[in-house]
Amino acid sequence: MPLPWWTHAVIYQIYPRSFKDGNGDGVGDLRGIIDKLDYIKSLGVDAVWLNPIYHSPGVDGGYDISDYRAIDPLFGTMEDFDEMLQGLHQRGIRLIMDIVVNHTSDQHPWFVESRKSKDNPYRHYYFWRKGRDSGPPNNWLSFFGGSAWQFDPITGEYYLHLFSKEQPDVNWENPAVRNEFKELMIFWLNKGVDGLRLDVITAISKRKDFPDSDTSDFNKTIERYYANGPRLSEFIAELREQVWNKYGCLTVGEGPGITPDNVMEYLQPGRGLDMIFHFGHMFLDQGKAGRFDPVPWTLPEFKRIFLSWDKALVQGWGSIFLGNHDFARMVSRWGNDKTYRTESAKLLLTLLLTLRGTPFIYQGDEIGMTNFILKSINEAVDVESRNAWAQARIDGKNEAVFLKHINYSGRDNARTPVQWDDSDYAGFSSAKPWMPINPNKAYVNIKSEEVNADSILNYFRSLVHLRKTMPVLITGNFELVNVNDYHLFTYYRFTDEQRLFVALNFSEETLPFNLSEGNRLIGNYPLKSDLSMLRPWEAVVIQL
Ligand code: ISL
Repeated sequence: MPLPWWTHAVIYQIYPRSFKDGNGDGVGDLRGIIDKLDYIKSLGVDAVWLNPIYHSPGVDGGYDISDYRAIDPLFGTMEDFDEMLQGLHQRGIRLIMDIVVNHTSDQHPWFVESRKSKDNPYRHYYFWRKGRDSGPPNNWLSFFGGSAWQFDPITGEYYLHLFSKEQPDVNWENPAVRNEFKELMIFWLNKGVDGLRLDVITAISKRKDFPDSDTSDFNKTIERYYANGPRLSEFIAELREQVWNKYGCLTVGEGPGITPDNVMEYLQPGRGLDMIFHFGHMFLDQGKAGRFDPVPWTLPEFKRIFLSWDKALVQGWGSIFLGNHDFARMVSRWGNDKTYRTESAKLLLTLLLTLRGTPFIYQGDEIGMTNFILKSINEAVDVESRNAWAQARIDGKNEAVFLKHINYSGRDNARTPVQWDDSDYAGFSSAKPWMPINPNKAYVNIKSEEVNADSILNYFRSLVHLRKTMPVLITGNFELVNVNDYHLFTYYRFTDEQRLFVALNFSEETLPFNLSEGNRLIGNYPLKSDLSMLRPWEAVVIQL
């Protein structure tokens, strides 16, 4: 049986607010994407994952949806959407829509009704509970800081919101809610979209009695209390049987809280999702208090995460990503965004494109865009950073330290506009953009990358081509070597017919290394005669 299309696909993630502004209002939009369809095609990617573009008050960058069937005017019209979809399809590129299934906006008509009275027909679309001891119903904390419960004076009860208070969690126990989501998925699938990325799907089944959580480690709390609820596999199977199977669409679930031990429960063939995004490496440098509690990470731990997920997914299919709109820029987090920006960006792309699983690349990573550095916490745009700082102030945290943490792991880091050229607004817009442009646009931009044969961009294109022409990169087994080495990430990809070796030097050191065997397929340094070492951040792929 031929492998499904997504197993040999490379997927490009577009955060539309920051991709390209087509109408000159300083915010990226669908016309901007339409303008850049040929660029997307030129990358060699097979599909686009588009972050939410639906009607939304925009409290959480569009992840607070007030109408799932309408395009937010900020992004354009339904005609623009249809034109974009057609333009992608004409170029042989598929489209994956982002569906927020765990919560809606508090402005969504369901919630507007729900909060009106205890006997409103929409009351049980959400989770309403009485308070406990003159406080919230339990001790759950929101991802975005503070209690996960909000008191609503209209009926004197609290509602659950795992994210901001403007994002009430919907109640999947209610069959009417499940039907609403099935219908809205069908609406988009009937329009011809090819896949769905399901936002925080791991949290849609709640524990009935809402037990207090152990709050000592936030990422464990996600795993044990918010995600992996008792009916999660059942809800997924229902969607699979009643909707997804009929369309043959790709489904990729966002999976905070999923572990290598339980992942296959949610990826059962015919009953589950096709893929999930796991957060193993994404939580690696987070301490017990989560995102704004950074801790050092080491390469052996990083490698072990990829190893354990590869093993866990041998019977399923994985996805690989090194950054997205929720995390720091790949090269700033895992590479060296100063002296070795070009080398380390290329090395990370080599990793992304040569592991087993479908690679997802976030816009701007193909040119090595780096974290945007805020000079003051007041410049933070993202609700997560702003709320976290409000809480940190109450807790008496130091401003300079918090700013450092935000600049390391805040979500604003990776949300600045794509740098198309070195002009004032980086070719992103003709007006002042909604977020500042990274000053390094002067030398980090697509225009200059296009004309440089050795650029990160052209290296990325070569890697995509390599992946397309080497089946071993799709189906081959993964075997890690030197697991405990602190500088080297080295592995084989192999089938019965083919064997590749990938060597990645995750350090600023020159390391002795024998590269004399085999045929070098690609590398991020010019070919050299001395095959006895790996230079700083050097990456090579060798056919044995
Ligand atoms: O970043 C995380 C933890 O600090 C992740 O757990 C992330 O918040 C989580 O994966 C959910 O992300 C998704 O849903 C959010 C939205 O803000 C993110 O942009 C989205 O990717 C709520 O809809």
